[in-house]
Amino acid sequence: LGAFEEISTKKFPESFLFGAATAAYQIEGGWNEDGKGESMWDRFVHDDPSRVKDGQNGDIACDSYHKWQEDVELLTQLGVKLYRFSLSWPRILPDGTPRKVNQAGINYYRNLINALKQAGIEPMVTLYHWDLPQHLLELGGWLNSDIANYFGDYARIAFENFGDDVKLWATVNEPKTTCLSGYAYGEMAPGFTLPGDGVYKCAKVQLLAHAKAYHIYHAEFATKQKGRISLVIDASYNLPALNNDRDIFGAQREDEFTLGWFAHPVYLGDWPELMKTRIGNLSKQQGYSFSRLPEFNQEEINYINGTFDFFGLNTYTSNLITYIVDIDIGDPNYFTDKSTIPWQDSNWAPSNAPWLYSYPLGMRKLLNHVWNTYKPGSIYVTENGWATDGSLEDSSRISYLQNYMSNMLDAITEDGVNVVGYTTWSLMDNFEWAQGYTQKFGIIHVDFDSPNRTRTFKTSAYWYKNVVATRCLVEECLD
Ligand code: GBH
Repeated sequence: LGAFEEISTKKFPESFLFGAATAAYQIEGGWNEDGKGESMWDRFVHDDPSRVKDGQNGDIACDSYHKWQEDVELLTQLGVKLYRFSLSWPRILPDGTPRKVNQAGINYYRNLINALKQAGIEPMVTLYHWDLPQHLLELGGWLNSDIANYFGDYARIAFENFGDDVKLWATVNEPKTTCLSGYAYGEMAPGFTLPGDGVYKCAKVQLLAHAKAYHIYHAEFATKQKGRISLVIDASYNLPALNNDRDIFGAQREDEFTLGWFAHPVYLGDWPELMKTRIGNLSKQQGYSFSRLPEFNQEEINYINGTFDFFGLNTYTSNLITYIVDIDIGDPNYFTDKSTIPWQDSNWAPSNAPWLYSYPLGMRKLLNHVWNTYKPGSIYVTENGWATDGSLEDSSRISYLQNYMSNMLDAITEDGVNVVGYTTWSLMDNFEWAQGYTQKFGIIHVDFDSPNRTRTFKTSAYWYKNVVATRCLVEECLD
């Protein structure tokens, strides 16, 4: 499946925006330079280097804090019209509060944005891609609802400083990943294992923070700055492992517990019904007098509902879903709440990341699902990409991108899904969180052994450059 599908011979619409994506902690380095404060990732990797493969960290990463001009040059060479990157909150506000604004941090992003504009590249700016100021973690991080207020103050400072030039904003990147990997499994910062309760509180606070930034933008800036702002949600396409009622229900439950967990509150209002009843019932059986899924009151439901100007979708892979009927619910946690096992078909092409297999049709299916369920008006695919060992000859990446982009194009041309832009992950190899520098997602190679962090186009970068220039995924499009 997928591998034998035909690649679309149609052209992407003229208005379609091709781009590439990165994130501050994964590329910048300069972790303590020019007044930058400490983030929870700085603390996490320095406290115990064994948390990351090979004891690596993002102290230098791609050194984009110094090499941003080269990055803009690479984007120019690729011919892309959109660059998604994130701001480091503690580079702008060293302790996360508006008490002190670090002018050097403002200048860094100002210069980058100016250079992008001059090159005719639209910036899409993510406010939060996981590098919470350490001070705010000490206040409780994403378990403390006050962090939503701090996020609002930070967002306002970003809008004030950059909003004249930035017309596309992403509030929070992948709250699901933060809450699962940072607050349930613990392999990402801050490394908490609170899979029964903290994981859900984290979700609620991130949604409140997102909504706060959205409302500030629309109340104070949108009329003048005329930009758009939304949340970025990561999702996979879920197929029932077996074509029976049980697994069909399992796939639906998987959807609600992952994509729906964040998309329902923002696009439809409130948590998905399935989550509310399931976690409510289990909590009762487990002796709680309240649901471990913290309720939204009506005011909060209204506050979060509708806080979108588009849908920011990160997607990499698909899952087969097996539903577990008789799960031991003794230990309250997200996994037994969900009662599903996601796995991947051994016939799908494997990447260099154990969770990422290629199932291209999933792209088209997922886009249709998002479009029909959440009616977002428009969709940006804010991340999509492939992991390899890093060699310059990366034909498996080309194959993945070609098939995934073809299915995205089918969703546009055959199904009428309004996908308006695509930023591939990633512009260049970078710090892959707990995997350090062992999984390479870049279409551009970075030499991490060289102090110059030399950047070199991989074969896929040349391929992508041609796609961007021709708006066509094959040798010749019919037009
Ligand atoms: C994105 O997350 C991130 O936004 C980006 O920063 C990152 O570099 C990129 O993916 C590539 O990974 O190891 O089995 O526990 C994508 C969603 C969620 C996928 C966490 C990997 C860990 C699965 N990610 N997941 S596992």
